[in-house]
Amino acid sequence: MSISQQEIDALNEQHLSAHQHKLAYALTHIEQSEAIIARLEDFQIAIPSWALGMGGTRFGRFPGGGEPRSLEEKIEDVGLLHVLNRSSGAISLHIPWDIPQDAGAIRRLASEYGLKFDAVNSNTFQDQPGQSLSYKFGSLQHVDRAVRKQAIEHNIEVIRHGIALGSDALTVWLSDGSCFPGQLNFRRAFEHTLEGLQEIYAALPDHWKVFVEYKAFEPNFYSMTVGDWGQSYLYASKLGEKAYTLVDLGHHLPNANIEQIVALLMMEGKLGGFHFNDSKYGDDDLTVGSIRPYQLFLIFNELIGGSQDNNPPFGHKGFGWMIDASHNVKDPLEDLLQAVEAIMVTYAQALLVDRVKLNEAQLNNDVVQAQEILQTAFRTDTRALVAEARMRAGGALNPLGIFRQSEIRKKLIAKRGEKAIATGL
Ligand code: LRH
Ligand code: MN
Repeated sequence: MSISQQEIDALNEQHLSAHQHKLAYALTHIEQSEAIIARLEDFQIAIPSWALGMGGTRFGRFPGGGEPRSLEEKIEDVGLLHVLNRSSGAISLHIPWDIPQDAGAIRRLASEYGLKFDAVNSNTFQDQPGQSLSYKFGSLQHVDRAVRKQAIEHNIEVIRHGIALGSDALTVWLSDGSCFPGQLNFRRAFEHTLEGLQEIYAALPDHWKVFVEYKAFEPNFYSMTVGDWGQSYLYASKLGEKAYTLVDLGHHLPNANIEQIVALLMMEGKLGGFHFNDSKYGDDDLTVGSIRPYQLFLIFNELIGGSQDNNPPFGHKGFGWMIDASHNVKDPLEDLLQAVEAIMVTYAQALLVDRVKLNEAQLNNDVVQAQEILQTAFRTDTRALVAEARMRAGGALNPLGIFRQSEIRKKLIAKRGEKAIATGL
């Protein structure tokens, strides 16, 4: 299922005059418009292969029909998103949910859609059919050396798949932890996990990175062995220069100041990437910017503020920019289109922050002025700049509009069926 450039150009025609009107206003009122449009064109976000079908909870899962039934169809769907918004130029695979049977063929198919492979994700939070040892009591932390060895070997196998696909990063999220006081020796769990990560680290090719993703709770509800940014930073620092922390926005305790965490991890040069989503309570995996758009803005404000220091370049070759969401009630592709839009609009707003004036206000303890500077940027409508960047890159002025107007979900259901279920969460 794809959409031709001609179709996009024709449908853009319908929105062109309204767009040009809004753009003219933006160009006159937003000084660095052209520079921002250029940064937006250069910004690519990776789409998770495990979020192309409907998600669910332990209480239920409501399939939406037309879900991708294979890795090939997942690449097709991410390719469709990329044709529409020209900002979804990478896919992040999860192993074993998406094992490429023929990596060469998969790589060629992805490049036909202009897609790269971002970080590959290991999975030692589920027992696979035929797996000899269970991860019920953890993987790298496990008291049994044989279970730890099994988990290490799995991660090394995931690196092998990544190499074959041209990826250059491994994301390790461990569900390891405990549910009750007394269940776990925290120090032993840490030491075992570090040992395991060191064996995995040793298997990384020279130019690769490993992202250590932390999470405050779930599926363990008393302790997590990589439970917060401090623990992830500890592992990443002890592992070496190829190891970084990964910030999943939904993995914090209520009211955590994530923008401060981002600022400090950048200061240490240990911020590797993001799993963008939004949440009101726990790891809700809701659409980016749908619940706390100001927090997302403040995070991007720190990312831009900190990118002057010793950090990777901002654009798509530096950090791991990935979405990690789960769709319980929205169409997965519509949700992902909204998510990419929210990230691009927020990135553009953060680029508008007058950093010289903000620094002055901070040095003068002018708290009111500092807030005015931030909120002036946050209250600026940058959607016309984002749409212009998309159109200049050959994309749609209104991706969601075209997705609906072209009845893509209906066509996917006709091709794949109502009952098609995608692998993933
Ligand atoms: C854990 C997590 C992790 C993935 C999984 C699908 O909550 O965020 O990044 O492996 O979701
Ligand atoms: Mn995640």
